[in-house]
Amino acid sequence: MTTHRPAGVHAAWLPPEAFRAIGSRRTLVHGAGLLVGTVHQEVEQACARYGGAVVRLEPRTAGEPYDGDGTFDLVLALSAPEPPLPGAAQVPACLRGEGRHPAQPTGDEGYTLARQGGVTVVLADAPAGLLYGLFHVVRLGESAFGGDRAPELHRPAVRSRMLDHWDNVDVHPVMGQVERGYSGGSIFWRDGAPRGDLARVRAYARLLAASGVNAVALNNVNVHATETRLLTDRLGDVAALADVFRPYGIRVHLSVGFASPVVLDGLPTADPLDREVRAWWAEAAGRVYRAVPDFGGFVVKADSEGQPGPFTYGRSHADGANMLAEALAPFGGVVHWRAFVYDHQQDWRDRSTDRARAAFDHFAPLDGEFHSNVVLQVKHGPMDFQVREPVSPVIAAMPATRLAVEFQVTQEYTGQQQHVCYLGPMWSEVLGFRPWGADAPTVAAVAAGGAAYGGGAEGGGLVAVSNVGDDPYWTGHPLAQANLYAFGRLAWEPRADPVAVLDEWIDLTFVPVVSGDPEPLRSTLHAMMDGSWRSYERCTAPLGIGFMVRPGHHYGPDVDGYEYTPWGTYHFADRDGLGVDRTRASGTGFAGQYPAPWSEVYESPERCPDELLLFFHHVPYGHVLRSGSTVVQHIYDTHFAGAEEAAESRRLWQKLGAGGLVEPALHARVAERLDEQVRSAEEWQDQVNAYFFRKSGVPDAHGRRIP
Ligand code: GCV
Repeated sequence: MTTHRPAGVHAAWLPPEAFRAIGSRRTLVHGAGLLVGTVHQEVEQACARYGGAVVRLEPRTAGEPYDGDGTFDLVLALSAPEPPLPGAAQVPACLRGEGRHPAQPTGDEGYTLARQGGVTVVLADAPAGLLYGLFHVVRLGESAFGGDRAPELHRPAVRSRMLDHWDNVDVHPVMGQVERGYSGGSIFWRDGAPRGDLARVRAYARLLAASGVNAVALNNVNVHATETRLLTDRLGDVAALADVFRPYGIRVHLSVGFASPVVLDGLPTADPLDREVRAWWAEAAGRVYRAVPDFGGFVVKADSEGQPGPFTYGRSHADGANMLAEALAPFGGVVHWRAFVYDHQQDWRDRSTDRARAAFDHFAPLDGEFHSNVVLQVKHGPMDFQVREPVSPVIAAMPATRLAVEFQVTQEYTGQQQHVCYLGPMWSEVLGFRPWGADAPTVAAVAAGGAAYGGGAEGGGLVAVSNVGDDPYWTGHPLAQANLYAFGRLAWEPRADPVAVLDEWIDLTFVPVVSGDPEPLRSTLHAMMDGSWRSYERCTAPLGIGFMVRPGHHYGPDVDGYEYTPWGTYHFADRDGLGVDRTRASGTGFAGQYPAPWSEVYESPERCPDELLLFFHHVPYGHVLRSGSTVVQHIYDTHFAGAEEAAESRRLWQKLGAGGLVEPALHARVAERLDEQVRSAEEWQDQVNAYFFRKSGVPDAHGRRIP
């Protein structure tokens, strides 16, 4: 029997106590195969702890009736079992097995949930649906077993819900074991070798499945020499990890270097149109699928930040992606080709080059040229995971291409898991954004594709960079676990209310282990977390301008840190004003990459939403925002407010106290991070306010101290 978690590791959102309601009841698990085995094992473990019972039935053929007539509180069964299950009289009539239950199929991963006559039933067409249905029952707790529940069909909005690990196999001299990782080392690798802690990986797979994630890329998109060998002599490492993810319905993918044929086998070229190169990739794909038959595919960062790519050979990104797609196609694999391509060596003096334009300029002309097993993976904003960016115009520009939208769960620019910053509300806003205006499809619909996208290309799904490491709390800051949970849940149901998702996480993580009334804990966590993304925005770069962080590691304020560098991330502040003119009329023309109505809204400083004003316009400090405040006064007000909100969070957590509601070690970990958050928020406040006071000479209207 597996354990729920390795010793010394926090259970995150599935402590054994979360299964209390199921564990004390009688459950029937019906169905065959690996994932049904996982379902059975989960219930069995809960029953061993809480005294319930579980019966496992393999499907039989019609005419071979089941023995006995069990009485069950919970039935988890593959749809339309024939012959009927024992105790079938308990199964609600609408779901009973004479033929199919209500017309709609559940698909590969969906399930129907109902309760009638004292029995709770989960029916699914396929085993993965049973697993997701089980976790739904876990979320419901005791309420899954009270009253009646009309049949509800639950299916994921997008098929592919993937986490990318930026884990290095070797320790990188600058980036460490995990690039942009804030939770210790990798859970897969240590110092060039597999960690071999497969119990930890299994516990991770279980957490991911319970949130809805079904794919994982194991290594960094910046592929160094050792990671390249994951395709050859290190393939066994990949197969071992795939074996652990598989029972939780999660497929593994690998990031591959475009120059692999050159690096690994000394081919003279990696030209995607070269016959030998194509044969090399076909052979490599075959080898991977022999080791991992359900392998998901390749992730590629090409011609980006120094990674090799097709431009070297005068080929297009469609040529590059399609070559890999052809190698994977015989096995049903997919290429996730990243659209994060821009000039990272631009001249800061050149005001006409605009990094925000780059992905659209490179990729929009290629719409329709990618094979159907290529997914173009687009960062949600045009720059790079800032606390506030407009939605990337690429998302609306490629109706004939499978698009995936990429988020960053790891908090590179949002406090590095030192700060509380619940990102659910940001992702929810992006997913619900309608690039073509009211009544037109949302970003989530583009990621879902097909019918949801008005008959557009099949969707590429949602992807996010993981925030997990070998830290005992998984994510460094224990409250950063909520971001991982929320990504999975919002990928499954993008319309879910992010505050309700946070509540679910609290319910699954803390409430099962609280002795006494959990309400003070719940309300404290909501007060600290619900608005923490906007609070973090107030603390840092104002009105959508972005960056202003310390170059390299990206933590803490440095207003001019990137201003005179080649990275294309400028604010252009001078004595009169700040912001980037991205209009068609007088700027870089980026606003014109959007369809109407946003091309017009963003073009106009009067209509542009305040929070994006400086992303699209260069304005004087005295420019009056839609809120009625001036730009410079807004900068002062938000920075004072952000620092005060950080201090208030700390007060709330201190008031909650250690012991009783949260275990002392966890309380101490959060308290220590809050001290740092308060310090850092004051640093942001003072540096940003001082900078703009000195540039503009405009005093704070309220006479507060600006150093
Ligand atoms: C993995 C940003 C990060 C890099 C990251 C890159 C990417 O530039 O700072 O660490 O590289 O994004 O998304 O490829």
